[in-house]
Amino acid sequence: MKILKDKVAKLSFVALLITVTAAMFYTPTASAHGEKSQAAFMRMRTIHWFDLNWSKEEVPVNDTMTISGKFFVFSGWPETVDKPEISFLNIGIPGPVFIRAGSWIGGQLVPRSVSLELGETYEFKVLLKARRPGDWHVHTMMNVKGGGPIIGPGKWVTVTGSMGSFVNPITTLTGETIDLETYNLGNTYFWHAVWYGIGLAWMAYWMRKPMFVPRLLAVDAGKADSLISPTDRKVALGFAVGTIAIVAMSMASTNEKFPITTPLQAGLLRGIKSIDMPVPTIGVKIEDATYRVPGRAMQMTMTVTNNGDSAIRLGEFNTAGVRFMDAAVSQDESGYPDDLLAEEGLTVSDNSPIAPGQSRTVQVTASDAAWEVYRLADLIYDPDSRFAGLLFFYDEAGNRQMVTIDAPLIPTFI
Ligand SMILES: [Cu+2]
Repeated sequence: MKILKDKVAKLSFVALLITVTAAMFYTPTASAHGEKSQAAFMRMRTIHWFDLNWSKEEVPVNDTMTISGKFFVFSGWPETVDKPEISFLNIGIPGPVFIRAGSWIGGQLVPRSVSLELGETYEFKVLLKARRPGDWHVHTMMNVKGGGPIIGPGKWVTVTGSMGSFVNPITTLTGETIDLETYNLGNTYFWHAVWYGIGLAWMAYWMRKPMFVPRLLAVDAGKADSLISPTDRKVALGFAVGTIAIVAMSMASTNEKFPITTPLQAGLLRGIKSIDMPVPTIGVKIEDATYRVPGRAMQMTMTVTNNGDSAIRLGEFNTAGVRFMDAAVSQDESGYPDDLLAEEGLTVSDNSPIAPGQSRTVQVTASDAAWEVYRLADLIYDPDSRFAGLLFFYDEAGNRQMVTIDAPLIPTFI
């Protein structure tokens, strides 16, 4: 009986150990990193990212990949977000698991903040160089001063190799090639150690002798002067003069070693080129738009007028990074993130070609788990029940036109 008891005790201990270990090693994979928790109407009414392309899904350390695409700065920008007059094209990753080797908007390098205009569409590209092995969810994002981070779609990218082999060489204008990963580290360590050491030495000098009670008593007894001997004064002077001398000498030697230095380069970049988007030859009027609570779809009644010279069909509705597609009209070929791609998520009551000059009122349903997973359904909690998005129409030759829509989105309850 006792043996059995021991066995049970032992086994339960082992089970406990396994559970604890498993819990320690269990890291649930988050598929979104921040954007889900942001107000749905803000995500739908600020920046629309589209035509995104991640050049690779797996990159060895030191290799590069690019994320490119376009973004439309929505004209009906929310009041609570400052206008994107001072914005910064960022990348959403957990620390520098990649380094940003370059980023461009409209063909211009944008290492600084830029001014963006409401209603404009811009083309961007970010060049990333892999640094740390792992699976990383890489987002495009825009930081808006006075507004916060506006997070674009994220895609999983795997970095392979070892971080120890990462290098970040640059050639300076003085012709020297350095590795930014380690450049000047030794020097930084050296000087911090030197000054920290001098500080410790000063404290140690005084701490040789009793520090508190005897000194307190001496001061109280009116014998404070007896605590500081002439030698102490010489030592103090030595430290003072020595410190000034080291500062002056090391400053001179640094200037000698680096005779050419410039101040930090900063300042807003204005005049960023946007894309000249052709005026769409398609008119869309949202008659009404609703979403059921709870539910994972939104419905729109829209009147589409084709003012062009080729018959058109609706292929995609894009809002907050979620792409609802009508597979019969358009398919994604960019490897868009699965959780944001509703390949057959768009249903149009009558999606037969609309002939030139013709006008048709249709019911459009955008439906996918993403509506709930990305908490667009949480619009019910927002103080402004309006949505915005992009519609992509295709003509017979496959040419695409983008139409932006924006309307109130009214909840319906069972
Ligand atoms: Cu993420």
